[in-house]
Amino acid sequence: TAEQQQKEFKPTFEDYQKVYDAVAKKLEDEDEYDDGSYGPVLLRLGWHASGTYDKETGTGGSNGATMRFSPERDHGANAGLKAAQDFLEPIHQQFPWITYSDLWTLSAVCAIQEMQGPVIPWRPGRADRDVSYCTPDGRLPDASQGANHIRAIFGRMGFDDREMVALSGAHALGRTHTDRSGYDGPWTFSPTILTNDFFKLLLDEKWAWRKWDGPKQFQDVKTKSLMMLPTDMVLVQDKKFKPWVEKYAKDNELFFKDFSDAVTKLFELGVPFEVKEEDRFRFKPNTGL
Ligand code: CCH
Repeated sequence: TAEQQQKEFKPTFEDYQKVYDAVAKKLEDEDEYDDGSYGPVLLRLGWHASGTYDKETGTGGSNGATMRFSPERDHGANAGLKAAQDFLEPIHQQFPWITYSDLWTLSAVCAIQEMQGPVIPWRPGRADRDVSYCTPDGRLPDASQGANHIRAIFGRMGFDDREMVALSGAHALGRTHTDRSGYDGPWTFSPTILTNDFFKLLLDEKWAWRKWDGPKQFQDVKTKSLMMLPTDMVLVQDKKFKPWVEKYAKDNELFFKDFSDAVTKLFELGVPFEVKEEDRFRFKPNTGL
């Protein structure tokens, strides 16, 4: 059984690279989804699995993959993430020795790297946990809120302002869906390539409230084809967040470095690793496989 294999098989770096390669290949093969890639939704799965962490109680985080179960999979914030879980099911069948918790974060790392983002050092060690470990609803951010909410949510995970802004750069990728969050549209013109465009657009474009009967969101005045969430706009409205937006808009290398560090931290929250920090894996990107 998968459980026996997870206990008995001692995978090496090469085994995990094989899983990475299989995810990369499937990303490349199934390019009809959304803007041409499952990459963004895979990243969102890894983030929502991890972003439930509470540093006070040590509960939540990527260790457990409890989003497989109700009630957590039905939390409003997780709408649409079944697409990512279903995408990964055949990969899990191919490599039954890997835990879902490790697979979800490894796949998010793969998604970032294959979408031309920075290398995200990663280590294995997450164990799947049962339904009793599901986190309560309300631990993930609510896009309609302001700066206090962002600081409360990410502060609970242990992040500072700089890390919060760096992580938000993920919104260069993917889009919002009316049948998931209720919001509509992508943030950038190249939603399957990771760049610092999210920050550049926040600063350079003129944004106005979109006139529609959906949830309150911003629209770029020039093309009316891009969007920002209220929480995205907070990053240029708040005087402590804004300097980081300016730095990342000017310096993609700095953004990549800080993004990589913050994502590594995010995916490791609450995980009791045996592998040491200095022994983290760096997967070889596959782009062009
Ligand atoms: Fe996000 N995000 N996110 N986000 N997110 C949405 C989509 C993506 C917030 C709200 C939303 C992060 C932080 C925040 C991604 C990565 C990250 C959507 C649309 C909402 C709403 C969902 C839909 O309709 O499909 C809020 C609020 C915050 C913080 O305040 C962080 C951190 C990350 C990763 C590091 C990615 C990627 C997507 C695109 C998903 C897709 O399906 O295309």
